[in-house]
Amino acid sequence: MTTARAIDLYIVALPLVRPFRTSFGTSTEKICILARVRTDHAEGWGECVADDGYPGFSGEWIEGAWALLRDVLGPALLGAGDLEADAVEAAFSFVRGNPMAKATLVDAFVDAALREHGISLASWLGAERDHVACGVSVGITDTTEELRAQVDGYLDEGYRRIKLKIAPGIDVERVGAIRAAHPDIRLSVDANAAYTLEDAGVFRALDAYELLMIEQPLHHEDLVMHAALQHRIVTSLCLDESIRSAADAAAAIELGACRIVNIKQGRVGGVLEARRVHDVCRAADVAVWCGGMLETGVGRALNLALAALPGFTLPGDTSASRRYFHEDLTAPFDLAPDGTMAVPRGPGIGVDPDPGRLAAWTTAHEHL
Ligand code: NPG
Repeated sequence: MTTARAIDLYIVALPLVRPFRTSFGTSTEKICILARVRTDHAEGWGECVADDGYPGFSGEWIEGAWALLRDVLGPALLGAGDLEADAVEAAFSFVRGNPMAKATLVDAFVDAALREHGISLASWLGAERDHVACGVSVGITDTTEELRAQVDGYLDEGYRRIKLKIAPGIDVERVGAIRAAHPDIRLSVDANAAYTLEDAGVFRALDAYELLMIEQPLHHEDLVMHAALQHRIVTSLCLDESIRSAADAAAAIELGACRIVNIKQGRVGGVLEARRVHDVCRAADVAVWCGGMLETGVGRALNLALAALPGFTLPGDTSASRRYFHEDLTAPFDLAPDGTMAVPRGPGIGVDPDPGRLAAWTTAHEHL
């Protein structure tokens, strides 16, 4: 049993090495909430993946998550008394939705509880690998030449799968150019919900490029439309934004809305629900992979532990720190030449933010 005694909430801002453009916006900085949960014998860290500025990827955003963490979820955890690590979600069950905000404290509490017992998150979750295969997600560029240069660079570094962001009008031609340059690589695309079923022709055209998957082409709430699209094309659909829980994954699979699921623990309420999504998909023989949301080393460590579970059979968006930051908040995560990354083995998530960098990059702090 573990008891949360104090919580610190931080907002940090880290410059990105290059702007990251998707169909819903462009980020030049990584701005996120970090939580530190102190228990009697340890402290644990969690990272919130909610957007800064406005809710673009999901219905959550930093300012909303901050208020919820400070005024509702934080006090609920501090008032919950003794909890087992795998029962911490119960402290938040009276709050509907808001999985990104909840994940911040679920993950921080689990980290602290595991550190108290000297157990690594990966082994506690049931990981079977000590290295995971890594892919990279390439943002929309101004020109095809720029895109090619970035893709070539990432392939040289060893990444095992390239994912291209697409948006209406910046799709078939771009993908065709990259496929022509690299006929044999594992290539996928991610639309971040920017299309409608009327664009089915775009996806039929993409069938020609033997993509590993087409990720989240349609509206995040529309599983039925995704099922309709999946029937019309050969390439496997993968869902990301649509999957906020294990129940969503079960519904998507039942409807035939996808054949692959992107699991982002920060999007589904933390590592406990992420493991349930993994279990649902594995039971249905649906491949999963670990998504990313430009996390700092804190969130990256969590993602790597999760990605070491046996159902994660495709390379994840678990790229090296240097793909995002000149300097990470934690010790950097590096890509091995074979395109894999080591899963942290230390207690809990196995990494800590550097205190000096945390202090320098913090723009807001709240102590509960
Ligand atoms: O490598 O962490 C990464 C980025 C992977 O493409 C990626 N993330 O839609 O999945 C996504 C996208 C994203 C990033 C979404 C940031 C929201 C915020």
